Amino acid sequence: MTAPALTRLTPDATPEEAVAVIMRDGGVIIEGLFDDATTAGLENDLNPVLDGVDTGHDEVFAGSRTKRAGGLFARTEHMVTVAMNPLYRGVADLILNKPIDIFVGAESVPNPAGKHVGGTSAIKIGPGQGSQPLHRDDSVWLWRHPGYGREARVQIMVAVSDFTAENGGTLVIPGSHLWDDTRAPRLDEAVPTEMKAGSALIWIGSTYHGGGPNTTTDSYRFGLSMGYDLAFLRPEENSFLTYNLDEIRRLPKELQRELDWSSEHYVGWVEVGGQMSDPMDLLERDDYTSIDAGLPARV
Ligand SMILES: O=C(O)CCC(=O)C(=O)O
Ligand SMILES: [Fe+2]
Repeated sequence: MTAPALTRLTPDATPEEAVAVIMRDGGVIIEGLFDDATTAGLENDLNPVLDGVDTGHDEVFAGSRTKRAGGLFARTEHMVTVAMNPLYRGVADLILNKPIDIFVGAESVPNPAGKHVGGTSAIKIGPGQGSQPLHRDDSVWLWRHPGYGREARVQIMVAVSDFTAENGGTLVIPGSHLWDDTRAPRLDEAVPTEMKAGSALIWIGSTYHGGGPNTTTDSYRFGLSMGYDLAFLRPEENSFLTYNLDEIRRLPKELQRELDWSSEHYVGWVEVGGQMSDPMDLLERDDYTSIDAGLPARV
């Protein structure tokens, strides 16, 4: 059986157009979403980081010929360019940020589901690496399918190098987001993501995918990935242990909130002076200089 290829759109597509393709196929390739300065910047900033880390210690999932690094908002300014990309954010908002009506007393109140950053990864797949097992990223929350009427994650994979079938271009099973939880994914149902550097794959948490095998002898597949997730789910990457206050304060306000310095409908509050306060209030205070020092107002 030949699996259908992923649809390709250009960066002038609207978020609505991209969402229509994603909800039909499970993912979409946006060609030329980022310019050369961004991919060159990502390469220059992240190659030295990846040079300094070990390959994965786990043969099966992390890959013993694959290198990964997280904490990317502190490691390259171009991470902000990716996270703030209007098409990616627009798609994530349309898919994730659907309000949920909740009774508070007699009144049903719409609660915005909100989105936050689930994690950041630079991933270099080296020669000889076999394919990663096909998986759904929403399995980290033991998500069920059909998925509670909503998706948990909208993920992006930016091609920092070209992605090919030979160098480990991400394998995707188109349509697999519609499968229930009894059907196993098979490699012969997956298609490799082939795209030029600067292009990006956007897919959802319920779509089966995995890093592809790198059958070359000398070329690396370099991808940069991040997820926007439903704001009330625990993020994969722990931002409080990853970024210090200076690093967080340098980011746009939206990203500060989306790295969990925020409280939406009571998730994430911090007690200050007897009030369930928004962490953003602390971030904006000059006298709040260190997480280690605790709250200035603590009594
Ligand atoms: O490297 C890739 O292409 C995909 C990686 C992935 O899906 C993961 O680590 O969850
Ligand atoms: Fe994955």
